[in-house]
Amino acid sequence: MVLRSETGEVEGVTLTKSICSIWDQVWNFQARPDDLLIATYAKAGTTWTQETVDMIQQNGDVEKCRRATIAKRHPFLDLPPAKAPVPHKSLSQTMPSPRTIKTHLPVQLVPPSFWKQNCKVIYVARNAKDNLVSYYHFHRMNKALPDPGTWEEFIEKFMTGKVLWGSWYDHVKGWWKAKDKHRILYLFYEDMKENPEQEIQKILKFLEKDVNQEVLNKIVHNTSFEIMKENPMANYTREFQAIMDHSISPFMRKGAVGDWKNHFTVAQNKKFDEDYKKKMADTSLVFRTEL
Ligand code: PPS
Repeated sequence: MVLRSETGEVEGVTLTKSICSIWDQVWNFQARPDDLLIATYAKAGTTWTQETVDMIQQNGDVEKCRRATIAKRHPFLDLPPAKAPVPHKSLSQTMPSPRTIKTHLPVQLVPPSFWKQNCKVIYVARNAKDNLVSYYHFHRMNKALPDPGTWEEFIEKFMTGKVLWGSWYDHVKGWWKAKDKHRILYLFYEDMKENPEQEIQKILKFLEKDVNQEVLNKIVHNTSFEIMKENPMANYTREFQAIMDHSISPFMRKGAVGDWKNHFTVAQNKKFDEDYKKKMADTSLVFRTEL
């Protein structure tokens, strides 16, 4: 029986208690100049981006990308240590460069050494409604996360930002602002879905890599939802078996834009939109909620 995480706060941002308890270690993490950080709000397309980046780094070699699970290929900076496949301290210190590291931290909580070392960051954002739906189902299936309550209750928690990794609104806005100061490639889940080749090209350019058309086609194919859903090295079925129950809701659930329409009632949607307008009034960021 797995106990659902208790939560704490770091600078007003909700994190698991276990991460709060080792916050000094996270904050003092020593980045290296050639580290690549993949940053997202949880459920915004992290794994998809990780697989894409790895395919690029391995020049489209599918076998090499299947050398280990995605969680082992790319250490997760802010995963509670007890649940990490390798202890937090060693997770990236022993890893040879260049490292690709995953985080869900809001920009203000990213360890300062990443900025000091001028590391590249790929940030992926997903529209709030689909992000929320995905997060809700993930809370249902991942018994290490706090209990989501009912759908109605979870919408409220999401709107007030009292969910793990804090407010979605502050997260996407904070990173959006930061991109003008740091080496950040800001991508959107919806664009990746609409035109994966074009978004992969953006990543290639950002990473200063070049691949031929044949390799590019291979990357597009192998990072599609349908292929990744069946890939045990990317779909989270190989580890975390004690905490993730894919029979409740698979990690690779729908991989779609607009699934929120199957969840929100008309009243919930109206309330959400009104609140959204207020929270997003101070940003130039625009999201698409359908394609
Ligand atoms: S996590 O736990 O935060 O790392 O989750 P994350 O990977 O960010 O998000 C999981 C959602 O991304 C979907 N996904 C994809 N969509 C489209 N194409 C591909 N290749 C892909 N891979 C993962 C996954 O299905 C989750 O979204 P939902 O809406 O729940 O299906």
